[in-house]
Amino acid sequence: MRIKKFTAPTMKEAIAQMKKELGDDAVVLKSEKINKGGIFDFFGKELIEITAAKDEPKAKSPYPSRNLYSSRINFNTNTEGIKKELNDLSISMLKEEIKEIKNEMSRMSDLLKYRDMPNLPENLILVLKQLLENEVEERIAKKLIEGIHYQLKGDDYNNLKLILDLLLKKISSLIKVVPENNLPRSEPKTIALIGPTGVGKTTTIAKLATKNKLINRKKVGLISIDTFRIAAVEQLKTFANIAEIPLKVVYTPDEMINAVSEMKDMELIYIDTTGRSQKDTPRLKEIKKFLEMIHPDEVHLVISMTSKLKDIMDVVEKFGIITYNRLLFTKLDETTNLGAALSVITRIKKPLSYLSTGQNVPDDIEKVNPDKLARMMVRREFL
Ligand SMILES: Nc1nc2c(ncn2[C@@H]2O[C@H](COP(=O)(O)OP(=O)(O)O)[C@@H](O)[C@H]2O)c(=O)[nH]1
Ligand SMILES: [Mg+2]
Repeated sequence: MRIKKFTAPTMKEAIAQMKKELGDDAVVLKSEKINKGGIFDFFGKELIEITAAKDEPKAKSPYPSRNLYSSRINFNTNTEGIKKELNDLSISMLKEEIKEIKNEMSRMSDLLKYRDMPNLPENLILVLKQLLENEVEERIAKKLIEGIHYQLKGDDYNNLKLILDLLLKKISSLIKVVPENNLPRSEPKTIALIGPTGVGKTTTIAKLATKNKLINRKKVGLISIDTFRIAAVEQLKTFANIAEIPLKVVYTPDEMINAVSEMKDMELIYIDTTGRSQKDTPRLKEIKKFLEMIHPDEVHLVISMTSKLKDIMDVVEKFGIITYNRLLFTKLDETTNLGAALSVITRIKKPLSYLSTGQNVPDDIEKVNPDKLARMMVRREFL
């Protein structure tokens, strides 16, 4: 197989180039928009780059064919033993070939990744690789490295610690947190959590409610608008009973106002919302109606860090119909690659409220410390 990249202002021109050079049977493996200009081609003109492949006949091997299908064995006259042996042999050969292909693909993808930066100092390549391994998007990783590149001179390039410090500072500055506001209020603060099923909304509310009641000595109330998944209401009811925290279950948007006014003596009211798939737009509209009745002070979009970036962005898009003003990340304990978190933060310009780091109520929750989160995003052997 022959692989080659073509760059042109339009996809049509790129494909024409490909066909001219590789012939009509070449195929496009990958296409992406790139910018021509700065050190990493950031600030220039947008171009289309395609990676194309063409199958080329292999040189004739001096060894007998390993392809069982082309061998001239007459299976009708063979014994079962021979068949089994051949079968085992073909499986082990296949495994070996898959391994070879995998190695080759990973080598090729490495080459493609670093191809456009042959002059990048070694330590910057090292840091770039680390970011990519932690699943930071290539676009963001390159931007970060480019920013650092501008700040370095002379011997700085040999100082990996300095480079890492600059990187952490840059990432940390991208992480916005909610400023602390402990001003006394005359009415309860209402805090709603929204997000898909299973991301940890109810568990997070249990943690926050318990901490505020037991440690901060606040008067805490709970409202559940989880009306069609009975078990979910039960989960919060059981918790409310154990923690001795009042709970109101609300069935229609109109009941929201009453529920809040019945809890007017509380300082904090946590609102648990229906967990449903983000694909269920009518349900999301229903939650929107419930929340619009009271306009909560805080609405946190809860995102599980175990989800893939594409799925997270899908959640973000669908929940965009509800007004929210915070992001809350859960299940940090279940992932080692926090690169997606950086993508979410840079795309959705909303501050982060809490990080949930496990199933234990109330311990596994913390306020966001940007420096610590930045280290978690770049961690592994460097830190
Ligand atoms: N590992 C881990 N599990 C969590 C975390 N938060 C919640 N869970 C678990 O995720 C599951 C779903 O949580 P739940 O609060 O019911 O999600 P909801 O549907 O959004 O209300 C439960 O088993 C929780 O114990 C977390 O930060 N880490
Ligand atoms: Mg729930």
